[in-house]
Amino acid sequence: MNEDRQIHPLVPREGWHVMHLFYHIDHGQWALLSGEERREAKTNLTELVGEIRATPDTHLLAFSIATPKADLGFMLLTPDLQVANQYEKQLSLSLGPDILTPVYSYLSQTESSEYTTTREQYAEETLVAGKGLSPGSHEYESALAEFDERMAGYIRHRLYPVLPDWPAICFYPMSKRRSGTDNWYSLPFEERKKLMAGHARTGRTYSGRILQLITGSTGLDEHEWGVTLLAKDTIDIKSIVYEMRFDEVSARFAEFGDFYIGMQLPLDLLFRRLCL
Ligand code: 76R
Repeated sequence: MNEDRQIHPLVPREGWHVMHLFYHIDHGQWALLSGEERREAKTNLTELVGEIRATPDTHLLAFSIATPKADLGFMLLTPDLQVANQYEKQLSLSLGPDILTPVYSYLSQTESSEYTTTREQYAEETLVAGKGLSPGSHEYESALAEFDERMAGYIRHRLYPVLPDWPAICFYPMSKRRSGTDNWYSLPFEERKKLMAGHARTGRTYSGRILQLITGSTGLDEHEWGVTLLAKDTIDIKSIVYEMRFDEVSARFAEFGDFYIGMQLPLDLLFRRLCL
């Protein structure tokens, strides 16, 4: 028998794996622990979070969930699914058996977009047709260099994001409709691209107020994308989602799963918030 016990890493060719994990706390079980056992449990979770956050290319957001839909949430980003799986199992057990009960979870991957504006497109449509610049001119070249730099940063953010500690986090899964004349997947690429450009225009008006991370989940989970929005004011979450509903991409094609709202907190405050 092959006794090769090496675990084969599952690192995508590009991007990282992403897990959204939501738990209920069983306060009945927690009440059975002694003060010493509770301290140990919290130390255990704190050490695990520290270990995860010290892992290269790995990020862990921890938050308290608003409303009894869930109590505690984590968003884990890491390249290797084997590592994500190991951390996820450890997180579930970190406060001891039967304390954390998973209530919802979502698996996705960071991805670049097929609708991103290409260099050629930007040059032709924006610089030549839009601004009347001639190729080769100083202005044209410097605008193009600026575009290259902005896009490199943008693509890096989509594939290898570092998320800010903004207090409000919103997560929901979504899919594009596939019914009758509203089948996103039977539209030609050019039409989808045009529709997505409208979507992006709306999105960009929230720059600095909403940080959005769209992660792909076709073949990985129930819906097609996970939507993660970070904000400093919940009104920006409410208004971007409302405004997007009027945008054709969402109005005609979007289908949504459950919404979760959380608050990112340092661990000591998180424990206090969760009455642990
Ligand atoms: O400029 C670019 O090239 C990128 C533009 C862009 C893409 C490709 C973009 C911009 N999004 C893209 C893709 Mn988005 N987004 C959502 C939601 O609630 C709803 O109705 C929809 C949920 C929000 C709130 C949002 C916000 N986006 C996608 C995709 C993948 C589509 C596909 O591949 O078919 C989905 C599912 C999706 C959904 N989007 C933006 C935003 C915001 C705020 C922006 C501007 C980001 C910025 O420029 O900083």
